Amino acid sequence: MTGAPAGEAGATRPAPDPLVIRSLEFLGPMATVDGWRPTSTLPEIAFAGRSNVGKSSLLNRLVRRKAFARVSRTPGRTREINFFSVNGTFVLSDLPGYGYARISKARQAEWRPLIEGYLRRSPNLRGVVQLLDVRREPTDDDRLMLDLLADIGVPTIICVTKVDKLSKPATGAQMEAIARTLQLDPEQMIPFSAVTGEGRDELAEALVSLVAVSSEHATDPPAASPAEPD
Ligand SMILES: Nc1nc2c(ncn2[C@@H]2O[C@H](COP(=O)(O)OP(=O)(O)OP(=O)(O)O)[C@@H](O)[C@H]2O)c(=O)[nH]1
Ligand SMILES: [Mg+2]
Repeated sequence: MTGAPAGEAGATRPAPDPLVIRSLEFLGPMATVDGWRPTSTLPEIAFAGRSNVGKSSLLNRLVRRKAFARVSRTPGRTREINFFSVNGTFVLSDLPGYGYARISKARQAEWRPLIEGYLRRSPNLRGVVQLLDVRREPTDDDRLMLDLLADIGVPTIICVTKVDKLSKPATGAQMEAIARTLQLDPEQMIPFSAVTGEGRDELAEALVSLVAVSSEHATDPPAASPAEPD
């Protein structure tokens, strides 16, 4: 053998990981709109969804750590935005889960000022990953959140979680129903399972693209952008 690279027809090699995690650093929590937030100028990607949608589980899968974000038995408890630096190249912000049914209406409404204040005043925000449970009707809070994201005009990726709980055809049907109900583009929806890992690499790739686009914008003066059609 000459040590020629593999990749001949028929060879099935796993695709390279679009997001190899080399380092993860907790930067701190933001508890109020005017409270502490990271001073970093790295691009930020926020993760949003109703309580129990599977956000902690998705984050753990994404960064390939078992206990990076806590998978909670007491839903609706995290009231802060937690920031993490990934590979020293971008910042992941974990928004508090909203709409937990068993807390009072007043406390349920608490999410809005902090989340909205953060989203509207984050110059480094490059995208939001919005999670929706494949088996559930989108809630009023989900709609509020999506309306807010549309109003801000931030690129949004929809992750439809827990797809391992349904058959493939049922998942497809639910994704279509969710897209119809919320008038979403199915192209921006990623089916995801924290149990099987489905969707992890697709999500990672989407995040890497958002971060890459942002750094081009951040460093290139608009007139200098090279026109390279292909
Ligand atoms: N079958 C299945 N269960 C999941 C999946 N993701 C999360 N779960 C379960 O759903 C429950 C909630 O998951 P979490 O990851 O804690 O959800 P969360 O959105 O972070 O919840 P809060 O932080 O409490 O708002 C847990 O019992 C998880 O084990 C998934 O992809 N498939
Ligand atoms: Mg959680």
